[in-house]
Amino acid sequence: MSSPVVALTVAGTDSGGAAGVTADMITFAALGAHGACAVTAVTAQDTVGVHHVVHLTADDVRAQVDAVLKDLPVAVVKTGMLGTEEVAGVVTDLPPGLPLVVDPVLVATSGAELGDAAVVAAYRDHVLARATVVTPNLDEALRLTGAGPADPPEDVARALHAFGPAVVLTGGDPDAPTCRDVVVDGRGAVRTIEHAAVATTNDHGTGCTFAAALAVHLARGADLIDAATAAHAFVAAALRTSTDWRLGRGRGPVAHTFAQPTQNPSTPEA
Ligand code: PXL
Repeated sequence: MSSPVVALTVAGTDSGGAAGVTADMITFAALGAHGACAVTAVTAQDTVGVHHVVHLTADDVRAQVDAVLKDLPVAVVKTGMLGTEEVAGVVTDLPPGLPLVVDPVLVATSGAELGDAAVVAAYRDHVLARATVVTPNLDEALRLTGAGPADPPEDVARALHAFGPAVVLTGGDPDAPTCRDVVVDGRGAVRTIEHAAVATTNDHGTGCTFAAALAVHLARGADLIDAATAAHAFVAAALRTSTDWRLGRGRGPVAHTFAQPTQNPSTPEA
């Protein structure tokens, strides 16, 4: 059997097992990729909230990243919670040419802040320029661009593209039957993707899962629209699986348990 594609996540942990490094590693595995991880922060977290955060230093994170990159054939890096401007600098310093999917995590599903104004400034000043693709939700996109909720999402996505990367601006209105993403490719062409919404409160970890799945599909050579469409199919299947779960007192985890290799929508390695 040929070796799997290798994906590295640079992200925070979630002790409740829903988001962050857990979501990324499970998603990588479910899609047949080998996952490596560099932990940026440890969060004491459950389905209700974030109770405590320990930030690792830039040296701690760089040591993990260097160890992985020196030994494993990493095909794509995906970032989640960076937590501090110093750790954001480690991401910007990744070797040029290595594909980089940046999920600009600023707020947890529970509403807790995971990135302050200094982290927002670091994304704007240098991380976005290094990114291949950025995958914000609307709240994150508004904070990164300074746009307002009345601005058309296409304009907000274009404003993010002006920082350098391709963009998948994910749109999820819990009351609407469909979600609409705005995709700006590397050349600035704007497209939209519509997909059915899954009505559930068990959605903790969906943003991480989407970006991790996108990273694997891009690493396998899919173009941005195909990769985003496949990543949405993966997240939607997970959300449908966990719709009736009763895990925890708050926003429960998206189902990381559902995926079987046969459900992998991407082409297996030759
Ligand atoms: O979904 C964003 C996210 C990323 N990383 C960590 C998180 C969360 C959301 O809760 O806890 C560690």
